[in-house]
Amino acid sequence: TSELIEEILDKYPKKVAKKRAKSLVSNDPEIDQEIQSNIRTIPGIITQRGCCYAGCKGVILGPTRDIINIVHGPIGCSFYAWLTRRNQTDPGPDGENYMNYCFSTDMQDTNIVFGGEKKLEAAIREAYEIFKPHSIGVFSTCPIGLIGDDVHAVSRKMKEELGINIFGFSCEGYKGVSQSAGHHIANNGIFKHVVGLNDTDPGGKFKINLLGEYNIGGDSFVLEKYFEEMGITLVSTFSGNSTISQFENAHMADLNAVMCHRSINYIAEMLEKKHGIPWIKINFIGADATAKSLRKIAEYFEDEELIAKTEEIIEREMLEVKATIEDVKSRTEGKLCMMYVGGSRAHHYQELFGEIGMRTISAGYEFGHRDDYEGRKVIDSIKIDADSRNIEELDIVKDETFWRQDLVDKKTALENEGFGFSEYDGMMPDMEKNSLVIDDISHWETEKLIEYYKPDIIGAGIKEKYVIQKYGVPLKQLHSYDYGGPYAGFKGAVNFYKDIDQMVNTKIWGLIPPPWKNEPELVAKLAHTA
Ligand code: CFM
Ligand code: HCA
Repeated sequence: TSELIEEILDKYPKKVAKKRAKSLVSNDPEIDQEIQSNIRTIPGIITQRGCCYAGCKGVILGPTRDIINIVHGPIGCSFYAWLTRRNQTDPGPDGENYMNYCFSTDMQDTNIVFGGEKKLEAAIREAYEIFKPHSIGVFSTCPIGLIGDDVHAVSRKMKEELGINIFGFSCEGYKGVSQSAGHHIANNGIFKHVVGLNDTDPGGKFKINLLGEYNIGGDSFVLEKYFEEMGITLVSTFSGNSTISQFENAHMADLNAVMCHRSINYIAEMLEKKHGIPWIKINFIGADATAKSLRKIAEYFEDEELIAKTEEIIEREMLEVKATIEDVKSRTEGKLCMMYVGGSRAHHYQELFGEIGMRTISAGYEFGHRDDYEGRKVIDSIKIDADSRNIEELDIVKDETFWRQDLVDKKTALENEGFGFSEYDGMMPDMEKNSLVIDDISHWETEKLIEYYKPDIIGAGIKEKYVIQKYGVPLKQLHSYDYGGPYAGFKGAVNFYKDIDQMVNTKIWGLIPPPWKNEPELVAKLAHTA
């Protein structure tokens, strides 16, 4: 792997090579290794990252159905975030669902010159008159920050005028180095403006919030069924198949179960600081991971009946899982995969591939931080740079009225028995020795890796998909699942095994060599030799 890294870096100008070198690591799970991440992409490198606005509006607020999210910016920004992520929702009995609409102030040149605050006010008023929602979110895209429109002042004014909850996000695309900054801004905004508005007891014996599960391809629908069967009240999900009303009530839960650590750990931390609600890291991608996570939730509540019910579900669901693995594994065993995805899936999906005998030889995040690679133990040693300083850290104080001392005591007692809280060990300790870990991979690096490893499949996104397929390697979108899914839980794992079996065993890629392999698509001659 070290030779491969040398070869990759060799192509870059010296300065670039020096910088990139710190983001490519030949993995050794036995030792502590540092990887450079969450820094600006080097100009000129083709990154797969998205922007701060995508992380705030598209990722965190996007999957919530009963809020009108108005994008303050040119129409292209709104169009980009319009359901492309495949986050699904069940509109419920009230049918209040604005997710299939695309709300935008459609900023024009003249608005950029003379300011767009009046236009934003009008948009909020119009949206309210038509739909009468009880919440409206406003999201700034790049030009808004540049011209200085104050979305917060407009939101406050309109909140007063209309008497509903309206709040703004300064999530201009350039605000951070990737989507990750937008997650943080969104977490802060929801915590400040929404969480805690409703103190009604949601009822039930076991109450949890599911954090970092976005219902891509219907994943949450699968998980919700397990919770229902277990008798667990899902107070809120941040944010998939979710409502703003659930967020308002989130501080009434007994536990936060965190799926995607990268995007939502801030809310988990703030709920613990303010209300004493502990959090655990769980993962519902992979059948074994699902079983482990359901058990961990059940053990937390220390209830015999709940534990027994959980075992019953696991046993029942594992029948289909095992039968499918048995069928698929003879065709998938030993095949190689590589994954470059966001800030959590490049880790979570390795287990799922592993269950059908496939090896992950290289993986990386687009925008994960060092803790997502190396574990939360490194958080205190992460250097704060100009970019991370850009994002506000909220000052959270203990809420004396809604402080759960019982949960704080429960946490201490369970910790003494070896139950882990607030832990995430990251991706690198789970990867093979000498596998290649890469942060913010570039197209050049991807091409080089295909040549070297000849993987059977790559998991990544839409920007890589067709380039990689032209190399004769199938690409599974691990963001949108292409047109498939759900892939979470036991049912999801079964779907995934079957889809991957088909993808890695189809002969089609070998049958269609790309046209340029045999003859160049363009022939050119130097003018003076013609
Ligand atoms: Fe978390 Fe996500 Fe991901 Fe993410 Fe994303 Fe996504 Fe992703 Mo695309 S919240 S970090 S910002 S698991 S949208 S549902 S698939 S890059 S790996
Ligand atoms: C985003 C959303 C995205 C993009 C996926 C992709 C998603 O980052 O804005 O590049 O294919 O999951 O939809 O991550």
